[in-house]
Amino acid sequence: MPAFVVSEEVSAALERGAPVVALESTIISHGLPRPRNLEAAREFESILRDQGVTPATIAVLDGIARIGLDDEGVRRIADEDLAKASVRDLPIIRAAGASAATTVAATSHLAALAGIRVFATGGLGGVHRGATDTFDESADLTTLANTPITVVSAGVKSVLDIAATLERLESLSVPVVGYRTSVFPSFWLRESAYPLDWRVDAAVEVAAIMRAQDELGSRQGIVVANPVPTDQAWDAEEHDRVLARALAEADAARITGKAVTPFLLLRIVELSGGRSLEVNLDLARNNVRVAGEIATAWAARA
Ligand code: PSU
Ligand code: MN
Repeated sequence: MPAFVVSEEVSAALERGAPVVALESTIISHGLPRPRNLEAAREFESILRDQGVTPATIAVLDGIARIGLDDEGVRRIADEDLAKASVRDLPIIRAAGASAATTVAATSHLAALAGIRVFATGGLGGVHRGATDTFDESADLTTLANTPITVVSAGVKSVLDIAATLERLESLSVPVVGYRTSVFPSFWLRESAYPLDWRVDAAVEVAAIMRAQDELGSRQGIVVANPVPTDQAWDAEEHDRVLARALAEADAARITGKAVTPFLLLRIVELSGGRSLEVNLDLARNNVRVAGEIATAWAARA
């Protein structure tokens, strides 16, 4: 039994140099409530297909890392209570013959293994507030330091310490570019308090940076920060109020480790009466679309 399998559709697309975009499964299993998560998983794939791009949703099913899921696989990541696997968990899940949803870190690792260069998610993991005491920093960051994949995200969730996350990305030598923005977005909101050094305005510019990285022997990923469109962003006041409450609850309930992010995301959906979920879906769709454009530009490079 191989440790990972690239689906026929994905490997055929890679072989002929056609555009492919990786999609993660933790957002489906742990980041979005049922039954919207299954609709979202299917919709993300169909957005890409409509662009002529092959989707590669990634998860571990029965001990095999699957790069490209069939309909049944997509249903399983949405309906089953799967473990949440980051890079360090992959060999353990494999050896146990178990199943798991993959985080941005684990999805990036597996996508790169298959030769996929572009990946769409909702928000990247980062440095948590209070990390000076807890050391809670997502392995998404350290994985991007040594994994050549371009990740399109709406920045990082505002539940995190955004300033510290940007500092860590700098230390880890991971390029960060704003997509049609000069300010780092904060997931449900278009902006954070943090300006960016670099901005791009078209997918071909990202493809050019990817090519330049290859030429220069860089092995890092690239963070493309793509803000949610203005008319789809969350109301800033409601956002701040709900966020403060969710953070306080996580503290009081002493949530730690990999349970922190899913707890906050799902609690914020409840506290906002579902509003944060609509914004989360809109920003993710938007990231998938931009990733499709980047993959298309990458495939068309001369
Ligand atoms: N962004 C979302 N929803 C999510 C996540 C990110 O819109 O569910 C997930 C990603 O899989 C990311 C993970 O890798 O949260 C980060 O978890 P942690 O903070 O435990 O590293
Ligand atoms: Mn963590």
